[in-house]
Amino acid sequence: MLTNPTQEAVSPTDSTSPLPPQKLPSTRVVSGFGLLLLAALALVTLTNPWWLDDLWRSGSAGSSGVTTVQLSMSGFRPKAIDVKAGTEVRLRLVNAEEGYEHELAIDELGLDYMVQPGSEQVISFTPTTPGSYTFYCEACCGGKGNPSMRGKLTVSA
Ligand SMILES: [Cu+2]
Repeated sequence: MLTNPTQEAVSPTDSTSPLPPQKLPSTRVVSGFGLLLLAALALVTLTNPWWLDDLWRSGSAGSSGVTTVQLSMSGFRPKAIDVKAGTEVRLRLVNAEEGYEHELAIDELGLDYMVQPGSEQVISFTPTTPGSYTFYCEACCGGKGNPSMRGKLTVSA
């Protein structure tokens, strides 16, 4: 006799089973948040280059007396640099290319700087002996034997 009421009590809870359909909207909301997260991540990766650009600009600010040298697959720009012996030379090496590292090396002066893709660095040295020095890049195709990847540093007395 007592089992009947309990069974009746169970059946009402079964009748409230139309709840499952209500779960569908909530899962849709979750996936929506997932998309938002992806969009946010995409924004962060897109804005990262901006950060780097700002860092570069601030790094080169107030750089009087610094000669900018562009390094690319088409060679050095400028290809000729004139300096005076005994005076500190400051070069801002800029590799704006994606995927290729470049180098500036001068054997006679013991210089060898590697510039990673999409980066730059300021180097300084003081040549003491007048003369004509060849700077080159051996990091990319052609290397030292490629005339386009060579330039001339002229040190005058
Ligand atoms: Cu190179």
